[in-house]
Amino acid sequence: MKLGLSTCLLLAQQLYAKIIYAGVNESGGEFGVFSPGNPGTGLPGRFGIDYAFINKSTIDIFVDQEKINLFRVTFLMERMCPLSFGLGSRFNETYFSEYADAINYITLTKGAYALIDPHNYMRYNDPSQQPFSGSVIGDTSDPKAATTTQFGQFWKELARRFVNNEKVIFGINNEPHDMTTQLVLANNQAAINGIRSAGARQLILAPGNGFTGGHSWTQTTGSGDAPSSDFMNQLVDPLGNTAIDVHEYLDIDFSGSHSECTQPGPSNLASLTTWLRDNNLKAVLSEFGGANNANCFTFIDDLLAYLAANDVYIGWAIWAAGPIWGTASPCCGPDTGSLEPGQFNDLGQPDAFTTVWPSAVRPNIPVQDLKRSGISNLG
Ligand SMILES: *[C@@H]1O[C@H](CO)[C@@H](O)[C@H](O)[C@H]1NC(C)=O
Ligand SMILES: *[C@@H]1O[C@H](CO)[C@@H](O)[C@H](O)[C@H]1NC(C)=O
Ligand SMILES: CC(=O)N[C@H]1CO[C@H](CO)[C@@H](O)[C@@H]1O
Repeated sequence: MKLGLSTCLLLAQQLYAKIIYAGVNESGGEFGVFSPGNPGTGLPGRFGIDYAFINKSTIDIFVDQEKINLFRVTFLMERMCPLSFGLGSRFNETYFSEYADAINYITLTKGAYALIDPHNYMRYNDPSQQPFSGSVIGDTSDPKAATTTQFGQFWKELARRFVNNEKVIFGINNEPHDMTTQLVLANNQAAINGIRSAGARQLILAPGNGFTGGHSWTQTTGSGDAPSSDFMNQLVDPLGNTAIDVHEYLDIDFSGSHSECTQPGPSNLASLTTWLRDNNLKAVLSEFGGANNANCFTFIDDLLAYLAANDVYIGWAIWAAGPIWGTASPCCGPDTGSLEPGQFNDLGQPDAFTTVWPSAVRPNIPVQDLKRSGISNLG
């Protein structure tokens, strides 16, 4: 069979990995507020003490030495939009400038891509018991809830501020859950409309319901909320530059809180993969993780190999690095430690950057394929 050049290129693309973003979560901007029964604790918080975004020296290590090109940087909406302002276009300029400094360092100084992550579970006004506290955005039965319109205004303003930075990616929200899936769709659409009305053309990542779990994408979640797959193919982006944002942990209940990996990524993601393909959509796995043990190394390796082998996936970011994890384990179980270079676990041993990263992550970084320039897009 004789193939035209374009067919050959198409085949070549399909043969090779399509992962163009690979990296790590930078968690810490949302810290310092968890205080059951005490709403308001840690707000606004003290920069560098209660919350912090990145350590520039460890960003250097990840970019220069590990050659990754994606950082997902968390922040808290109650800090960006203080409760006295309400959710919308009025920001705390101090918090914004601290956040923008981190984003600009990653993108403008280091040339990597930054995924902007309002770490709010599609809730606003009480982060004291995340992920469950706070009013669901757009819940018209809750008089304290911010509206879907306000959420759109918030995103329009945030996108406006980064409109000329082609290396940002807009993550609409972290892990919506226990709300109607119709409302997840409506809030996602309001965010997309806000971002595009600001003139921003960068890649947008839209989450689903059920903590945006990949394994449950086609299933009912929460208390009978419709599957994300019933609705998220209805999103409209006039620029066609929106992908699906999924999370997938490998422990028994997909929470990332156990040190045993027992949930295989490939089979658990199979129905999502089919749905993405059927709907001509792409996805980024913006959170996953595993503990410091050989079994988890195998599970992580299998997961990342699966993403590379299925061209509906364009990127991944493991949970988590960040300057103020200290000896705590962001994933999975107590003794693993964070992925922040130079830190230790609770036993005083080197953290996951010295164990999990070289064993299961580094071998899966497609250094040559990663996108290094141009506006964030689907590849
Ligand atoms: C804005 O953020 C800064 C830094 O966290 C804080 O000191 C200040 O009180 C905040 N302002 C409001 C209105 O929350
Ligand atoms: C930042 O990271 C560097 C390199 O690991 C480390 O030496 C330094 O102590 C860190 N700074 C902070 C404030 O954590
Ligand atoms: C393992 C881990 O820490 N997972 C967390 C990842 O972040 C989300 C959002 O903060 C949490 O819900 C998970 O528990």
